[in-house]
Amino acid sequence: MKTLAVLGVLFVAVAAQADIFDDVQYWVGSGSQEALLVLDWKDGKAPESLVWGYRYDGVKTAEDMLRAVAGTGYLQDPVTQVPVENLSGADPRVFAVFDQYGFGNAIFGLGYDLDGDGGSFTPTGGPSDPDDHYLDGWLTAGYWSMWVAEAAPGDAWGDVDMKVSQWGMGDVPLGTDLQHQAWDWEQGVLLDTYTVAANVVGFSFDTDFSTFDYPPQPGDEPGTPSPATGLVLVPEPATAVLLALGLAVAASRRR
Ligand SMILES: [Ca+2]
Repeated sequence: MKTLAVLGVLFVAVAAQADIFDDVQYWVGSGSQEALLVLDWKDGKAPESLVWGYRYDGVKTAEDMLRAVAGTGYLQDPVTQVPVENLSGADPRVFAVFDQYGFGNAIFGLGYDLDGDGGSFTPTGGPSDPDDHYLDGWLTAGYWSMWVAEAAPGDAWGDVDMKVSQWGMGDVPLGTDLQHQAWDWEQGVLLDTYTVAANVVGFSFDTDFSTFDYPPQPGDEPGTPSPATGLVLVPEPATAVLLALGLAVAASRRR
């Protein structure tokens, strides 16, 4: 009987591992704690929503997680747009611009090299490659809304209840109980209060800020994400050969 009981425990443990954390292909950081980052551009370019995994120890915030992922971009002065710090996370395909405010840092723009063939991003200008994701805004023309969820072992994406966060990304410690409130700012009415130990943090682009359509409406939350891969395309073999031949010819002519 003891053997059967042990087998039962093992079976439960194995079954519980099949969840959204198993879907992740690209993990950054190291440590015994795990959290997920979801970015959803909602721009019609598939996949619109992507997920990265983040491993850490100690107390880390949603901003720490996004910084660990964003391979390029910078923190800027929101008035002058002068960069004050470069971002240097793990995924070279992710671009982020944060605005530095007295209350903390906020996302201004997020970009992603969606087809993996490169491309640059210009705040308020868009992506150089029309196949890539890029959206920005704050106060006008939309904004990056922030969402939190507490996923349990075994949860599929359909089980993850994303709630709007009233806090800034630097104020949300991962995996720690924190009370969030959803306000109708226009009416000054508190709509909902919930406590979430966020191990899933999502950012989705909401075009409604200019009309004070807040809190974000159902459907504004990040959608079921595809796993980010971090893979960067290398030039086609034929292109690489031609490039090498060209360099060889150029080198021989110099002699
Ligand atoms: Ca691209």
